[in-house]
Amino acid sequence: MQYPVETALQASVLTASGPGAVAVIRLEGHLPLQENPFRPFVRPDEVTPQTAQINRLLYGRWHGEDLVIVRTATHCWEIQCHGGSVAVQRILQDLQATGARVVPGTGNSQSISRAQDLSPEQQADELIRRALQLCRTREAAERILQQADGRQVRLLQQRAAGNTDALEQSQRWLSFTNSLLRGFRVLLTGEPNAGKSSLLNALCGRQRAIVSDVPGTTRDLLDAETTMGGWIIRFVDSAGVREDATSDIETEGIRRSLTATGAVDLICCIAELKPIPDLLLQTLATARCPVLLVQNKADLLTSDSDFTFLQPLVHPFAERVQVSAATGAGLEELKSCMLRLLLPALPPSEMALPLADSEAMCLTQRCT
Ligand SMILES: Nc1nc2c(ncn2[C@@H]2O[C@H](COP(=O)(O)OP(=O)(O)OP(=O)(O)O)[C@@H](O)[C@H]2O)c(=O)[nH]1
Ligand SMILES: [Mg+2]
Repeated sequence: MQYPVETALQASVLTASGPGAVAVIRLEGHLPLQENPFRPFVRPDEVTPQTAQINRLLYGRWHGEDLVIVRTATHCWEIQCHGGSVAVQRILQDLQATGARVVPGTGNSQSISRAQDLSPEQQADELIRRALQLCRTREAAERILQQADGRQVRLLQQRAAGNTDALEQSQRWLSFTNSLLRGFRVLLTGEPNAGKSSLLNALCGRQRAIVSDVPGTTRDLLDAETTMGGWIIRFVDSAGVREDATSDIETEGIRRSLTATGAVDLICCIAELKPIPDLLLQTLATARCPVLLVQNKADLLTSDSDFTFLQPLVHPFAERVQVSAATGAGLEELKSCMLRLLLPALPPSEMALPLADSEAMCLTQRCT
């Protein structure tokens, strides 16, 4: 096909939006010679996308990102880049800045076309499709699919008609939608050797963290993701907290553990069958999220055990569970207790969830 020189370059995304291994962006028209940020891994005067042989792979870099450009016809190229939305959006924005027009493709190019160009039905379809692609559990996908019964269309129509009440109602469920797509972060803290890493492994069902009987084995924050009751849970293991750290590395590890208490949705304080050290208690007392007391090593309890540690449950602990990471006893009760403390209020069954920011929510998650 011939393209008049004055025809602007058109860009369209061929792959689905959301997390993916590779994204493909198709370019048709006249590729500006110098203005795009693509730099081939060859001498610039040797070969460029404009002069490349048809179907020859051209490896290069677009800003900091490695990618491949293939010239598929005289005026057609395909960019194969990282499948995340950030890389795709950045390339599209760069192309737009050089005068390219972004047109709907079979992938997510509609997501950057202007909302006013789409009907409420198309906008609702697009929002639901994008949110659906971000779901990582079946339960989350089911909840998003329920949104396709016309409630999102009605919300968009109400917004267009200037009805802010409906929008405000929907926005109240932002944190619910956020949790549905992003999941929760749960910190495992406690004294060295209490069994934090053993619990992380038991809860995730794999040997993610090193376990040993040497106090101070875990030095840094280490996370592992799993699902519980259809919700994504990211457990964060941490260095054991004690006042008499034996090295600068351990001190730094403890500092990171204590700092992490401010960046999670729930804290599990793992304790052996004895009182919790003051340093940890003071930090937990200022936590902004629920704190759950998890008394581990229940398998070591005998009728002769000293039960004085079982003081009445006081602030900052919301609940207490006894478990054994070694035998698995109490783990189901621990999971239900965590979900009880984590789960937000559920929206009424007919509610239109705020989906417009779903992609932004997931991008935030990946950056944190
Ligand atoms: N009997 C028994 N031993 C356990 C249990 N949980 C952990 N342990 C043992 O306790 C020791 C310490 O376990 P870790 O999981 O490494 O403890 P930690 O809290 O991560 O320790 P640090 O990383 O040093 O802070 C290991 O020898 C484990 O095998 C349990 O439920 N019962
Ligand atoms: Mg550990």
